[in-house]
Amino acid sequence: ESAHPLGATHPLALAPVTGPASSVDGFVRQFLRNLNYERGVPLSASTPNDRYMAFAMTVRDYLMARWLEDQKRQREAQAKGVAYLSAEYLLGRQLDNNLLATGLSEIATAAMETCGIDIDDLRAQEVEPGLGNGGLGRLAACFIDSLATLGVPNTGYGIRYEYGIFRQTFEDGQQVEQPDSWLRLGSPWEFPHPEAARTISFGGHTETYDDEGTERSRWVPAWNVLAVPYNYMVPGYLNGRVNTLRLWSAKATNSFDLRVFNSGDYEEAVRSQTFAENISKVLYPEDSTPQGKELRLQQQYFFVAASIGDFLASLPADFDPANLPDRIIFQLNDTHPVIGVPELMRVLVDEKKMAWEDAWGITQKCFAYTCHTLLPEALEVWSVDLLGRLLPRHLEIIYRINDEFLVEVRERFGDDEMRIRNMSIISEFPDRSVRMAFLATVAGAKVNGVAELHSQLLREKVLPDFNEFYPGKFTNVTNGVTPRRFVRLSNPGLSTLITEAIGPGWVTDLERLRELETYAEDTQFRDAFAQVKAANKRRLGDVLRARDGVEISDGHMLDVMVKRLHEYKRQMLKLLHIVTEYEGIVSGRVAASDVQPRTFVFGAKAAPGYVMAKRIIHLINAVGSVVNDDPRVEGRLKVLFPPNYNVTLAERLIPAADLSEQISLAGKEASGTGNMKFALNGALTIGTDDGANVEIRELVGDDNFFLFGMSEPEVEALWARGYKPAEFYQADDGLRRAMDLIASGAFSGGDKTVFEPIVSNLLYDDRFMVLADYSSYIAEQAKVDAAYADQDAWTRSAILNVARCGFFSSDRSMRDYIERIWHTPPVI
Ligand code: CR1
Repeated sequence: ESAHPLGATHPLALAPVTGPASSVDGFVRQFLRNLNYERGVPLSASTPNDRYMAFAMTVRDYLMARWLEDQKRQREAQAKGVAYLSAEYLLGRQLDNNLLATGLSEIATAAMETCGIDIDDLRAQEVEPGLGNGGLGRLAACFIDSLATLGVPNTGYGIRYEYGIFRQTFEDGQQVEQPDSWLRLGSPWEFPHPEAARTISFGGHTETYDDEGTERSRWVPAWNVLAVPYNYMVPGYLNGRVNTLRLWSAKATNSFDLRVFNSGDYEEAVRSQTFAENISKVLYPEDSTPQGKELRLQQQYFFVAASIGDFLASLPADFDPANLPDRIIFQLNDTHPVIGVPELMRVLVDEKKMAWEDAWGITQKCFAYTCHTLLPEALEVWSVDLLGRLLPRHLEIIYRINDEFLVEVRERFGDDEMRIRNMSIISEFPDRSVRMAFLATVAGAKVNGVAELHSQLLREKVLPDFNEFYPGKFTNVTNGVTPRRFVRLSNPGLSTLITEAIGPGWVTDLERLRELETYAEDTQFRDAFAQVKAANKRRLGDVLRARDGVEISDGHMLDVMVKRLHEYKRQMLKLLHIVTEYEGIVSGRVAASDVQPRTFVFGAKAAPGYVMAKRIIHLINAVGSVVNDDPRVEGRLKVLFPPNYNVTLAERLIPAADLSEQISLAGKEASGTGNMKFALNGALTIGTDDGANVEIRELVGDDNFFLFGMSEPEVEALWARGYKPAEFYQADDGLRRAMDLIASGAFSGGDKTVFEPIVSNLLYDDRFMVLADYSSYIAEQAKVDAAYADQDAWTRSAILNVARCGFFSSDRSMRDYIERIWHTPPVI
């Protein structure tokens, strides 16, 4: 087999590195050129940021040459491409990824050595662009990586937020949000294309007019903003392909009124500028629950209208819009971009003067919709009032789509008013509003959920009428993660071990990890695998020491729960386990020396307005400081909660983990993707039968997975019977002791009020059934302890997790979308 991971004869195999950066000397020259002429400093007077910027630009120059070539090739091929519309891209750092994808690592490292620069110091300079909240945003980033690697033409469209997800700090254990000014020192990876800016309109009214005998509608907007694109290059892995991520930044159309400015009224003069630029100012720090904010709708329309306009402008002047479905599929990443549906209709009908029916036929082929949630409150709804004010023409179009849709529903099901009301895109209660998920479902060629269970619940519980009405429209594409970032880059030790065993092909063909199964039986391999895990823990220890001044103790199991803080994800359940262990020791019922040493690591941000989530963060920190300082524990339990969990930290944390906590209430987590990253890095999962956990367990086998808790049908049944959490509290001694300890003020300096709302919420409401699953969770955790005692058997299971999780590559997810939804073959 050839050394090239794609095989030397693969049509996408990377040609030899050429251009200025293709040799160590060339790289050094280009680096110094960038330092001198782009940064304006000599090496001797440069700051670390100067050197990082010049270095990154040198990598970018190389990518740029590829990008120009590839964009030309893609244009000439006139192949169908994917426009991925997503309000979020949680990219993580770019430098290492781009070095890996270009194969420049060795040259670049040697070049920096020549200059007396430690490349690790440069790495440390990079600020990650946190343009997303959690799973949905990171999934988008994985998908564009996979599309480039597969050679499929794709533009990721989104918003260039000036402030990404907030930086989290803790004060007295409570979350404080700091602005994330990630662009303060500039980003070397982006380049603006102001000449491709688009004008985006808002407000105003609609009118009809006579167009040579045909009555037509048009929109007379009241105000405009400019959408300025910034391009980011998205390289495929060692294949010379470079796709584009195009993020829009809002600018005022007239920066300011010079006359007003000269008259001395500076505030008034910049008012319109501030107003316009607010649109791309901040990412909404929400996860899974929408906030009906006008600015958010402005953001959505802003980026979607700019993106659709941008794509249409890229077509030849004589392009017949009837052929659009042969050239593009707009993938709607959740409901945020759904306003694109009436926008394309508006462009086709009002601007291109197409007949409504023709335009609708095209639109229904050009969109597909992915749903990422099961929480009803997370399905976006816009009030008719707001929509009418901000986008009056779009509202008219939505009305007409709905009218015609309901006519079809009547034809099919008769005058079943209940059903009509349930299926109407316009809901009448509590306020008149537009149900964006319904609009997306009616318009989309396909609708998919993100794991088998999720897609099933979507069909059966969330959108059953639509599933009946549109046979074949609903499908599943189970999520995946990119093996480049989340194994190859983040876990170099494991990557080397795998490559030594089975060759390098797994990086682009993750199912090949299966070949590791036999190695699970090989003592030497198991030892080497265990050593990699130990080294990863030390590496994490170094990071946490430098970052937060905390230590990871030797010999501890690393038990990790990282994800957004949400009640349905049940960080509280994890915490009750910790409190139970602690209570056992301090009450003298359990000898500390009998406790399996564990370090519990949390990473989680709470939406700033989500009070209960913030209280839980406070409680985790409070429990942590008591447990960590109590000498009776003898250091055998430790709770760490490094603040500001992000992609950069995830890349260190996940490879070091022994145990992955995926403990959401069954039927609530659409998929999860963290669960996949942990399993692929050789952590064992303790989890419920929820989201993609189900598929992970099926693949790795019950012997290599710790399952607990109610299944989704059991959850439903308990709800139907009437769930009374207090009964569970009464029935379980351990649970009662843990809850009582929290209620006693033991973690709040004796103050019983601080965490009272958490305790009473669990006792009297407990929407996510923490108490109902407690005893099963504790019992399963005991099995975890027992299993961990046999290190060698644990390692064997860990290897089998790696070997059997190749399915969870985002390359596979992309192939599924390509074959079943998009029909966009690679351009070779
Ligand atoms: C879901 O909660 C899923 C990701 C990606 C999240 C999670 O289960 O893995 O999407 N949803 O599909 C989300 O972030 C804003 O909504």
